[in-house]
Amino acid sequence: MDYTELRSAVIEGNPDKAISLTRRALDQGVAPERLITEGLLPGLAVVGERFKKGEMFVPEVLMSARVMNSCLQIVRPLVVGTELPTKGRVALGTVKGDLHDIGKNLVGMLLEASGFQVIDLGIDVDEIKFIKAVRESSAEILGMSALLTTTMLHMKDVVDTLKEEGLRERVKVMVGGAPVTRQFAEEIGADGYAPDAASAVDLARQLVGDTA
Ligand code: B1M
Repeated sequence: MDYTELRSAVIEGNPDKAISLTRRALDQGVAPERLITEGLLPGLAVVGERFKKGEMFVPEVLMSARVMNSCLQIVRPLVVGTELPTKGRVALGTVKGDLHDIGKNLVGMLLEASGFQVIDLGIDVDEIKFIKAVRESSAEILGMSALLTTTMLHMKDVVDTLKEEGLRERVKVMVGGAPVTRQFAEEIGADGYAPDAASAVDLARQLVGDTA
């Protein structure tokens, strides 16, 4: 399968073209995972490089991100399936001040596909909202995503607030996002770090003691 056109549609921020190419590829039997990793994500990587070099600007990047999320919505039912969740609940959000949600959405999708129930808290989630979600949902795992070196610092505020509220022992904390590292996760007292969505599933399984 040649993904050149799909990648270009993501780079150009062309939703109609990207959606129709996504549908066509799926109709032709392309596996959703391959479509994401070989078609959509490489397109977004080019957007990231051009943005860094000042060749693309925020509105254009936003268009590409919207295209990406629209295509993920089409792929989602095929990845997630209809099985009842059995493995545990994950309250998942992008931290305060951060609007990036593509990575979080991918992590959430793969977690759901692996039998976790995901409570998606969205973007720009402050510690109060994270704490409320843990309390009200009895989630076993709290997952935080950050894409900015400035906003990843809020992850520590959430861990500290969990401690202050006496909830730290009740929930496992996992973190991720491009600027986040294992060392940072350890420093802020998280229970685990995952570099990508597939590893996030492995980590979540490990955190709930799922060995199946
Ligand atoms: Co922004 N942005 N952005 N942006 N943006 C980056 C992140 C940046 C690296 C671009 C660059 O300079 N090269 C840079 C950050 C620099 C830094 O701090 N280190 C940047 C900047 C600076 C900004 C603004 C400040 C720009 C401005 O306004 N001047 C601004 C900030 C807005 C804000 O958040 N307050 C901004 C805005 C935006 C848009 C809104 C236009 C748009 C986001 C739209 C959206 O998400 N709906 C956007 C985008 C699209 C990007 C890039 C191009 C792509 C990010 C992405 O989705 N990657 C990005 C450049 C790049 O990454 N190459 C960039 C794909 C995604 C699948 O990867 O999110 O890393 P990622 O997720 C991975 C893993 O990290 C991991 O699994 C995922 C799947 O494998 N993972 C987890 C993620 N979360 C996890 C959680 C886990 C476990 C694993 O456990 C819970």
